[in-house]
Amino acid sequence: MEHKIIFTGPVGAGKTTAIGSISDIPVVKTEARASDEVAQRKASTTVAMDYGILNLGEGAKVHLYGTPGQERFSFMWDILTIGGIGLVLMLDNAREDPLKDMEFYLDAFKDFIGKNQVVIGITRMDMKPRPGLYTYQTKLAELNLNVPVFEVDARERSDVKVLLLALLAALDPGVRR
Ligand SMILES: Nc1nc2c(ncn2[C@@H]2O[C@H](COP(=O)(O)OP(=O)(O)OP(=O)(O)O)[C@@H](O)[C@H]2O)c(=O)[nH]1
Ligand SMILES: [Mg+2]
Repeated sequence: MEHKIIFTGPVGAGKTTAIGSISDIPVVKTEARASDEVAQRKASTTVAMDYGILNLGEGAKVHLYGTPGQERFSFMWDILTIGGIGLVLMLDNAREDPLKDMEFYLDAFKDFIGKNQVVIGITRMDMKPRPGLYTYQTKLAELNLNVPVFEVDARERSDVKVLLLALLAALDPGVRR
């Protein structure tokens, strides 16, 4: 059994880091030196995709794909979702308006989300604890979306695992078929 899951979200949310934390193979990355506004935040950014594999045992595998965060590479977003069964939306709580980021990505991936499962992971809550998870849940309820939201540190394998297991658990009935 092989499945494909996509990690998306804004620049620096921790997509590449999360895939690195959970992958059983060295992650295939397409990092390039960051230019313009991204350079102030970090040295490199994903320009095409990340790729890793999580082995679930008994031959079951999850293929993990990370999108670039930068909007100018958004042509990759649709390409990377093809064949996917679930989406992990990572949001950086320390960005200017993470709730707006959430709405932006939910809209950008709305066709995929309409047919597949989503989970949300909020990073950098250690650096900026507000907004809290409740604020995200309230916004999601307003948007009529039933999406689990977790606090995660993308550097922590156990945190990323919780996120993926929540996604896989939600998918389970479909996955078994
Ligand atoms: N303090 C803190 N740092 C975190 C947390 N999660 C991730 N990071 C750091 O945030 C940075 C995330 O960088 P990337 O993984 O490159 O982010 P990305 O989402 O792949 O970004 P792009 O590819 O540019 O879109 C890394 O330096 C991580 O170590 C967290 O919960 N707390
Ligand atoms: Mg990246």
